Amino acid sequence: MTRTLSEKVHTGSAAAILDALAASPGEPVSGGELSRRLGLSRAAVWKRVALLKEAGFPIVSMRSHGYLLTGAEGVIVPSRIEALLKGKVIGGKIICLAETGSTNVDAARHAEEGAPEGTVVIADSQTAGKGRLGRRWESPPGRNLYCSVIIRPFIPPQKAPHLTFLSSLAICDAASDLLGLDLSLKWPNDVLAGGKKCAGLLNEMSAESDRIRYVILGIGVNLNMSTTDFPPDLRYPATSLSIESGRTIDRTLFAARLLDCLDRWYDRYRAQGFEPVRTAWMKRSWTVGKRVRVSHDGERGVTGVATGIDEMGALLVETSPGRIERILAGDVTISGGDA
Ligand code: BT5
Repeated sequence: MTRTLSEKVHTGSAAAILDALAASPGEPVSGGELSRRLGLSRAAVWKRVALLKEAGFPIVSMRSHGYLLTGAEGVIVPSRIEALLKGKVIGGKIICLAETGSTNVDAARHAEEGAPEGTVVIADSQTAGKGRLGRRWESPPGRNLYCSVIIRPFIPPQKAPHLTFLSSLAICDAASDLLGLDLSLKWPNDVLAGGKKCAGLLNEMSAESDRIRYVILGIGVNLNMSTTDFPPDLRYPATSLSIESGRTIDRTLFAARLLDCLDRWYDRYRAQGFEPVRTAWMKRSWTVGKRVRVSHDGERGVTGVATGIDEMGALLVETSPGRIERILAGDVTISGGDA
């Protein structure tokens, strides 16, 4: 089997070199030290550093000092994620790629090939990051988190919409734990900070009529994007957790915490069903109580006051006094502007 550049740099001694450099922020590590620690020749170390650089890792070779990983918080180090994880299922296997088309597509391929539940694909950048309905997800390198998680839940396919809420609650918990940020949720798949979109979710499912084969939970979180990184033509106002918190976010740490929080929500969902998820989502909801317009695939859709979500995860909209419509899919706009 031929391995891609991404696979080469994320396995074996190249990954060990990346680890050693990430563990020494701001301080170069000499070639001699690396070759001693890893039992490699100096030439072998040099070759692997060259591979890492080719894969886009910001490593500087400093004459007579060694190698320095610049901006270590900007680099996702899979072995560090694995070391930080406490969860039981999510993150059992982590595949980290420097650049890919879409992590959802990669994860679906791995799922088809039999990858176990909990396998996660993470990429530094995506060239064809997917939003819903063929939209594009901006996925520049060195900034954010793009990941896709394979799960194989024992639920009927009609209940699959529940699963989006697990990812969105996990993002809220991670942002609250690590940054003290209080995020809110916009039905069905947006996570907002200060009313602006900071994360989006795209679930894709493979199912038979009564059984889910697998679901890919696609999660994109804007971590270190700055205001000038966003293209001007986004559907909704956008932001990143670093803009909102005023801090540079360690992507590895965030990824690990997010996967742990997702593990907890998935565990709770399997044990107790949707009700605790629904209750937690309602508490964080940006949508409930507001006057909304819900459109679907460009159609005009319905207008009314959002009153909540039901046991299937459908949005409930009171279109006239006492008349509630259930919306299964669509885009919500809050009447009166903003997100
Ligand atoms: C989403 O779609 O919000 C789902 C985004 C899912 C992305 C993840 S990244 C990992 C995994 N692999 C993938 O290929 N995808 C998933 P939607 O609700 O349709 O929103 C898409 C719209 O949001 C776009 O049309 C833009 O207007 C806007 N947008 C694009 N990139 C953005 C970004 N980085 N931040 C905020 N808004 C963005």
